[in-house]
Amino acid sequence: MKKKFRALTMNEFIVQQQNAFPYATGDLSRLLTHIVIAARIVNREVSMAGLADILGETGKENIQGEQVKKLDDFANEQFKSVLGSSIEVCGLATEEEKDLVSFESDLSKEGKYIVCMDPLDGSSNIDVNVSIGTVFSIYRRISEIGTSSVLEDFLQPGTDQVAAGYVLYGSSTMLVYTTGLGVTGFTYDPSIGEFFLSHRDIRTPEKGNTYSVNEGNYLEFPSGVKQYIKYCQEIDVATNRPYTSRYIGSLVSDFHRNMLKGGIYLYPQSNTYPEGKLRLTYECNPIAFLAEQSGGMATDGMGRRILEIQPESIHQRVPFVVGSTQMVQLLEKFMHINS
Ligand code: P6P
Repeated sequence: MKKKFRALTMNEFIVQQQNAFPYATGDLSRLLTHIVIAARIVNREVSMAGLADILGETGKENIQGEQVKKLDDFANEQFKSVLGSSIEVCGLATEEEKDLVSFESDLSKEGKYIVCMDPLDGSSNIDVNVSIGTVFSIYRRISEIGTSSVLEDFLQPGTDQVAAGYVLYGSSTMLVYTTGLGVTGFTYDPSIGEFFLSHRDIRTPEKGNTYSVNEGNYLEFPSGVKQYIKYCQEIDVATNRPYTSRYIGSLVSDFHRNMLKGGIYLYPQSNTYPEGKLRLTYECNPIAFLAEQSGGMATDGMGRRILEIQPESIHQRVPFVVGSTQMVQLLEKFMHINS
């Protein structure tokens, strides 16, 4: 009888990876499994949001001045609760909290890690049943173990991340993460509540034919971005153009498609967002880490590697260009010529 192949669960994979590090204590592995627990709870609510009284807005505004959706709040509370009771994490910075959340129990103060996260990104899509995501970034704390986490723990450059990933609540729910050993994807089987290994060592094609940008902001873009968008729209059979425009309005969804198939995502500076819209610590850095780990590239469109930008505040915004290396490099050329 042919042996039925069984995919590894995420926990089995994490333990396998941990065994590759003889000195690993298991704390990071346990932290990742705690993130999975919260993701499963959020996934349950997201998957039946239309049935529960969890659509719509809370009537609150977050630090960004954006309307907080009920699901935003729910996701934020779930991750705060699970991470706050996991002994690996001493503090959390999230899009939904103005200041950092320091976990003050004696056990939490012993935690070696801090987490920056966007608990539910793409909120404008929630009420219309379009994919949304959770984005997370994990660092070792700088402050002394046994004390409360402090701001400098959260203002480390992206190159210091020990792990980063996202949960994509899409046609199927996936968890994609890296610890610096490549990018791995897991697909959720709701019938048994497990994430199973589905995408080993994800690699981004050096070039794709998809560009993702909110062209409604075209008139406000820097001229280099306008020139690049026009380049994408020109007919050129030699270079497989025009490209396809795909913009979901959900960073995780647009990035995930471009990482697998090749493509570029841009959220440049504009009159509305002079520093760009996306936040460095809990959106751009984790996505940039995944991009580089899968062979892609992430910059601010003006030659700065995202992972090397020194954060100055938790909610700092930066212009963001991420995806296939050749496409990001060409965008940078357009920006340089037009600077
Ligand atoms: P706009 C969602 O609010 C988000 O942070 C990203 O997920 C998404 O790519 C972008 O903003 C959409 O912004 O201005 O195009 O609606």
